[in-house]
Amino acid sequence: MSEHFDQLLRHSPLGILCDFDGTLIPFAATPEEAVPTDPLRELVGRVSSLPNVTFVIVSGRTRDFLERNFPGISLVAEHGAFRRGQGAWEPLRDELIELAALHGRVEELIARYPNARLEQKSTGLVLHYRQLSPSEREGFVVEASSLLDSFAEKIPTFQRSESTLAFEVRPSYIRKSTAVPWVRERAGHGARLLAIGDDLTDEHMFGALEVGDEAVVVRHGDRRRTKARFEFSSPEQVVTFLREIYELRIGERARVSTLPAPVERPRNIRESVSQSLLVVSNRLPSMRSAEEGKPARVGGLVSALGPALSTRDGVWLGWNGKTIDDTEESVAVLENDFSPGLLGMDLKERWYRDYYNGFCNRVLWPLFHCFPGRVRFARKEWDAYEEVHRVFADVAVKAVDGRGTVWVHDYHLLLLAREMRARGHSGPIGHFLHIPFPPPDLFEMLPWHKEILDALLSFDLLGFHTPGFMRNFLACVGTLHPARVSDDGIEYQDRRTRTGVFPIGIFPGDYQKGETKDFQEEIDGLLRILGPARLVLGVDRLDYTKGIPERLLAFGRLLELYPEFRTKVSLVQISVPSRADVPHYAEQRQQVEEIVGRINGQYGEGHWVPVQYSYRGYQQAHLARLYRAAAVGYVTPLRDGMNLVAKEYVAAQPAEGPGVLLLSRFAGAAVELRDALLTNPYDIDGMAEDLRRALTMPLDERKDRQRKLLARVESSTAATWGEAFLSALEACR
Ligand code: ADQ
Repeated sequence: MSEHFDQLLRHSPLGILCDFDGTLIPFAATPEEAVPTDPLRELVGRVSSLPNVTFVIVSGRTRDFLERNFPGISLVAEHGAFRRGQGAWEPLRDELIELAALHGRVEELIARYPNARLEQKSTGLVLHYRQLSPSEREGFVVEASSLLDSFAEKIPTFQRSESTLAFEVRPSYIRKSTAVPWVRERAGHGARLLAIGDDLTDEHMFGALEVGDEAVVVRHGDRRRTKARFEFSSPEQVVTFLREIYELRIGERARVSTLPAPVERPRNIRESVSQSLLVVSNRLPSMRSAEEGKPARVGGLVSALGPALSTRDGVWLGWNGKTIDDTEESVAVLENDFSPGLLGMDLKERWYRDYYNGFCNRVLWPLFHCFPGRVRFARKEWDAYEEVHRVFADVAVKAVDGRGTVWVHDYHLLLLAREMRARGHSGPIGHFLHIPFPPPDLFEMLPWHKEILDALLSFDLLGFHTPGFMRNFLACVGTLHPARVSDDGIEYQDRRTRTGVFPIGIFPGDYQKGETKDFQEEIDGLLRILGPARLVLGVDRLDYTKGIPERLLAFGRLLELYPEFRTKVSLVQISVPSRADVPHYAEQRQQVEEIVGRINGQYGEGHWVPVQYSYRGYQQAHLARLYRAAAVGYVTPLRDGMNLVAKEYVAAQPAEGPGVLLLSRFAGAAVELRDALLTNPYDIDGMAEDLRRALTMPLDERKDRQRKLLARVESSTAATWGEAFLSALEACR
């Protein structure tokens, strides 16, 4: 454990998010009495000034209070509603919040409990009842809860929360979790974060952390569930810890000695959970944007499956993104605060290494995408793959009724039906593969191909994005397995497995909304840099299957062969970081950056930069704005299961002046989006020609293609996909 913390605390860049009340100082009778001492202010100042450390106080307190007590420190006030780096405060949302009606009624309540206190914040109200006697407290809690709940029911963007001996109402999209991506971005590329807090509002912050980050809870005698893995028992320990971090980072200390003790993980998979629908994916969907108040549109999968899960009181099982020591036991924890119910599992470090980074991402991912040269086999990784399936299956059979429906996702969980059948599950189990299925000559390279085919035939339904991937699968069974393939499915050992094509879609409306001011500024800045140059846009996870180097090279070739395009077009390539700890991905990043540098060095002129490259994620609304602004959606994977960016680009185009989708023939999306301009990303010269054709396509042709493409994107959506698969699966019953 000390090794673990030592590495984290020495990591650069390091981001530290620290709550104030109850974490940096003990609770006082009233908030006014709880002020930082001079030595604490001084320590915070010193930690904040450390190089490569971004220290941020993330508090429920008002801007005014924090600014007065911590001048010059990065701050997040009112649970995330306002944040301030070095400059002025920025609001999370640019809107005025009307609380007047509630305020009047709360004042009436407080008048009857003179020792209770009302704190008015710019985005909400806090009712403190710390100073009430125990008998008064009871009455107050009942009255205040019912008043606040009825208000929150009427105005759903508001919600009630409880911190220590206080109630609070504020808009539900304001949560401390919103501070986490903000701090990560401020801390800089590759940052790891440490979050320290003590109350329920801090749990949102903990829940938004990622692999490699860490959370520490300060316990005040309570034993409630927490997402933190480590704990302190008092604010004094936090202060000593900060002092030691400071000394460690300036080299005055070799180790920190106040290491927090690990919290015992809650074990609350309800033995009685017996939902009728279980969704299993390797990774649980991130609920971050749901916390920010948007409906749960957090990735197509949640939106597509959300309605089915809610109506059936279903549950979603997956990895929660955290890793634990190999010596600890992985338990499933039901995250009750969310709908659908999320059952989160930790991965042991060893599983993360051998199962996730190993067998999944260094064997199945490259092999299924037809990159055999990048595949590396190791028996212990296959063993870990099987072991994780056993652990998931143990939890899965408890989470769903024995005859309930189970929908399993993707290449991480190919063996799950086999394991669930072995544990007695008799209901329908379906699998949807989000990536391509390879042809037999590639699949056969897998030393465990027979075991995987066997296990796949324990599913009732296998879904693919395209007819080609399904044909590959059937050809593998036909050539490598004794099962009988017929028109009606595959028969093997008294079981029948059906196969089907279910092309995934998006929610087109999400990319067609009017623009809100919040989202414009950042993108406007980017577009301003481009000046009058037309925009060619690439958006992907940074992955070698996406063909980013080839795309850049073809753009360079265009500038070389057709100098008339110089200063007239710019390529914006946005790559969201992905699997950075797998070596091929780190290499890919370097290669991309080198090519960008070369093209810019060779062709750039005074005010024109040929390629703008950004290595980060953007919000959906930002992407939509960029898609709309782009003359060419440059979507050229070397191979892809579907590729949703292609569909998002189409959905966002303005009807009157649409851009052109230049799409790789090797994306699953090319099967449906035949009216895109199709290109071969392996042929750099050819792709440069296709790019020229896209940039010079007459308006009539663009409109004609766009009309047909949009009709397709709007008729085959995320919702139709989810419904089609589930009804086919339930028909297998
Ligand atoms: P992915 O390989 O992740 O998915 P894709 O379908 O393109 O690929 O989805 C990427 C999603 O991430 C899109 O919704 C896109 O908007 C978003 N995204 C990409 N770059 C981003 C950035 N810089 N900032 C923010 N968001 C970004 C796998 C398969 C695909 C298959 C999907 C769904 O590999 O082939 O289409 O699953 O089945």
